[in-house]
Order: sequence, then structure tokens, then C-alpha cells
Amino acid sequence: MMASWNGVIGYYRKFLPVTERTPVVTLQEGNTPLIHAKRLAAHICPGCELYIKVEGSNPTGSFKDRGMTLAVSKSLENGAKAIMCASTGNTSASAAAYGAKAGLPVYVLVPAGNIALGKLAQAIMHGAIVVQVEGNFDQALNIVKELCQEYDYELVNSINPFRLEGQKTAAMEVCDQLGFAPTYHVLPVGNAGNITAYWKGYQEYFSAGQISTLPKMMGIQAEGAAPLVKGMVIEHPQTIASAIRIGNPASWHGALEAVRASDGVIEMVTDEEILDAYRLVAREEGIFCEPASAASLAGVRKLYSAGCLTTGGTVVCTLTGHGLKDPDTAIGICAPPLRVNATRDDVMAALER
Ligand code: AN7
Repeated sequence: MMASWNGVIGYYRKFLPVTERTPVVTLQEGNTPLIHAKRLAAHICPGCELYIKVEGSNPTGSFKDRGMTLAVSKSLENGAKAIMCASTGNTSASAAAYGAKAGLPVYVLVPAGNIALGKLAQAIMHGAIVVQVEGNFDQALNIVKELCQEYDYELVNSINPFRLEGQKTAAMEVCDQLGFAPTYHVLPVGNAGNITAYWKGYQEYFSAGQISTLPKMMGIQAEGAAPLVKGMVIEHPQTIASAIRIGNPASWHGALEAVRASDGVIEMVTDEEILDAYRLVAREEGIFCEPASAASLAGVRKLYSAGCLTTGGTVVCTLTGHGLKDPDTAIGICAPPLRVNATRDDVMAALER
């Protein structure tokens, strides 16, 4: 795969709505690691085969790149003058990068004070026009929808169907890497596009005869931002996992349908459970993800404890974004390193402490 890898449109073209006339805008996203997480499994789901799909290894550090390559390519094909999105951070970072690559202006609305530092840095650095809105993601998305109807901007949030088309390739990749479909696929849920896209990918691979079983889809929300679990819009969503601080998911129906049709579950975890999993995967597996991503692992732990995961089953967990996006949260939960005089003895004393 490596020598010729040219992004998800290149590799999964026959499953995607592109033609020879589609100008492909790619940063060679996809082909991300699928890691057998034995040490972590011993802590959170002993007896299960746990695999981690490391989506933080995409070009801008999150799974959004799979959808953005499609959405931006189709925007160019359709003659859009600019692209626009609302974002809890990762979509804006990805839109900014792919928009730059396409030579399109990028307009981004983010909730003021509630996006991780690295994501803001990415959006600004790639030259997007970033507007911080005094409100939450759901409010920002409503404004973006209005403006995109009024002007010639292409909306690149996951309500753009091309986003989900691109993101479904992650499910196909998991099957290609494992050689079969997992028993369970667990992922964090915010705006609910990704779980919808994965289910579409699994179903299409099943129809194409590439896999002979389908996984149960397990969606995990943060307790303070769990509209799908609670069955109601959350007016003021709260969680340390800022990426999934969303109270009215756009793909509400798609997510619940994926869970229903696959005989899966939708579950929630507390911020404390998220942070425990966030630290544990970093320490046991050498994988640094962002807090929202760790919700999936916290979910595995909770579902396993509740007896919802069969021993011997294959559990694939998507870690959606890279830990470096949100250094503040990491530094905030770890003890700061000791600082000593530059002498051998002081350094040794520190190591022995
Ligand atoms: C790391 O960037 O909604 O359920 O605006 O960044 O498909 O929304 C991000 C979502 C999970 C949830 N993990 O995925 C945005 C945005 C990470 C994320 C999700 C997001 P969806």
C-alpha cells in the first residue's frame, strides 16, 4: 500500500461519488494505523481483542480529512467560490488545510473560548478566516447553514453528504487491515456524522462481498453532551472533551439508525472516565489522542463492565484526533516535571524522588 498511497479517493474510488472530471484535492489522508492494543485491553476489556484505529495520524491530525478530501474536491468541481463550516475545532483545521490546497477561501465559525489551542493554530495558520462566536457549536452551525443558503459558499460540515462518503472509507480500511469486520466498532459521537458514515461503509463493503458479517455500532457521548442517550436536545452542552460538546447533532437520525440496525448501543461516559481512558491509552499503548477520542475507550470499559461485550470478540475503537491538538488538557492533568539545578547530583535526586 505504502509506495502508491495517494489518499482515500485514490484507493476507494469505486465506492465514492467521483468521476474523471473531479479535481482530486488530497493531502494523502487515510491508510492510518490499526494497532492491536493488548496492554490496554488487559485494563479495560480482558479477553477481548482490542484494536485502535489511529485517526490522529491523518494529515491534519483527525478523521475529518477523509471527509474533507471529498467535500473540497466536489466543491471545486461544482464551482464553489468558498467553503464554510462551523466547528468545535477539527473540522475547521481540516477545512482550512484542504481549502488552502484547493486555493479556495475558507470561512470558519468556532465557539469562542471552547476550541483546543492546536486546532485554532491550524485554522489560522492555513489562512482561514476564523470567527469566534459568543455561543456554542449548535448556534454557529445554524448561522453557517443560513449563510450558505444565501451566498455561494459550499457548506463542508457533515451535513454535506460528501463528507460522510469520504469518512466511510475508515470502516473499509479497518476491514482491509483486519481481513474481516470486527464484532464491535466503538466511536465517540458529537455531531454524529462519523458513526453514520462508518455504518454506511460497513454496509457497502458487506454488499460488495468484501466482508461476511457486520459489526455492532457502539456510539459514545460525553455525559454533559449526550442528546442521543437522553433523547432530547441539550441546550447548554458541557464536557472537557470540547470536540464533542454538541447538543443537537446534525446526523441524529443516522446515528440512531446505525445503532438500531446493527443491534449496537448508544452510551455516555463522564468527563472523569474520559480523562482516565485518555491517560491510560497514552501510558499503556504509546498513543496520544485528544480527550473526545478517549470517550470511545471509556465507553469500551463501561460496556465491558456492564457485560455488553462478549469475550473473544474483536473490538475496534476509533481514536478520532491527535493528542497534540489539545496540550492544555494533557498538561492540566499531569504533574509538572521537576526543575532542578544543572548538576549531576540534583538531577539524580530528582530521578530518585
Ligand atoms: C476528535 O470539528 O464536530 O460525531 O466541528 O473532533 O462525526 O461529529 C468534531 C467532532 C469525535 C465527533 N472526535 O464526530 C468539529 C466536530 C473528535 C472530533 C468527534 C469530533 P462526529
